[in-house]
Amino acid sequence: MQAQLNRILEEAKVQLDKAQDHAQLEEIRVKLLGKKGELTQILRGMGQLSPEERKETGALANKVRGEIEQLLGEKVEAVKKAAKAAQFKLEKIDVTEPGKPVNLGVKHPLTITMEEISKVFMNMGFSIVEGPEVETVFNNFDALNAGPNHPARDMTDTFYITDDVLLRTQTSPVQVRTLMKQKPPIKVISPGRCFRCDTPDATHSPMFHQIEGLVVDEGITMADLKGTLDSFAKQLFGPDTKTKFRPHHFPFTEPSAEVDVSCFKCGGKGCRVCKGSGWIEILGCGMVHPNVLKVGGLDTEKYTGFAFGMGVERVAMLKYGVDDIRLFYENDMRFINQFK
Ligand code: 2NM
Repeated sequence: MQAQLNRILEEAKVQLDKAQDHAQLEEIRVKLLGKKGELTQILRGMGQLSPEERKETGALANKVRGEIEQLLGEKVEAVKKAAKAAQFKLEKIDVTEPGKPVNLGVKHPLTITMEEISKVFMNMGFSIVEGPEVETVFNNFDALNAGPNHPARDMTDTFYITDDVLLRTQTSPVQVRTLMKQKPPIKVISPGRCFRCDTPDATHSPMFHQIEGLVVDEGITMADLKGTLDSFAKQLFGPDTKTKFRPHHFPFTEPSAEVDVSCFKCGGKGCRVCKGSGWIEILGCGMVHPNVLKVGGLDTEKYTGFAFGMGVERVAMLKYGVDDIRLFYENDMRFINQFK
């Protein structure tokens, strides 16, 4: 029996030495030390031995069991360590490897243009105001001195939602809101989306962007209007830019004018961009009509103001040489990515 025990120990050593993983080790453990294991079988058979032999064999059996348990434990640790090392090798990270480039988005050319225009006015002390794109007919037309039969009110030009509610056709209703809640001095610009029932073509879109401005205080004159807009043109198109104010008509301003800037491409000699004239129309403006100031409850003997408006798409098309307004809304990345 003792020889059998020694043989079990020797065999255990050989088997443990060969074992490669947890499954094999567990198999060995069950076979040797388990309830039906070889060692257990031997211990069960000890009842037939004499007390003397039993003592000796028992001691040996315990020694063998202890030794196998110890060897098994060591081997389990070794297998664990080897598995961990293999995993580390697999997960090794080369920290010196250069990073993958991240594709950053770009600003839309209209956003770039809108921010550039806004920045020029902010540097001249203007604040930015915003308002809803869904407006009242009052704020969009009545308050802006557009008579009840003004052509701009036409169903075919304006997206009406109800008889009294529409999609704003310009951002001036934002200036109206400002006049109604803010006392002069007022010095604001309102960038934003506008909507008109236009069939899309190279220069028209039913949705477009405007930036309008409003300045109201005591003693504001046409000289302030001209000085401000001339300075704006020089900052946006370059210091050599000249401006020309041509008489025009708007319901909300009197007098009104359209402003041309000398062509930034040819300097005024005449080219494709300015269609040979040397001048490019860039915005509309005028002295705020007293009827509009009255909407804000202002004393029109004391307060005067000027206002202006321009199309962001038009400025962006001129600046970047874009010949079709629809390119701004298609979001073809080959177009958008050119404005980084
Ligand atoms: C333009 C041209 C001229 C304008 C007028 C106003 C308001 F609300 F103060 F009356 N806001 N914007 C204005 C004046 C807009 O766009 C071509």
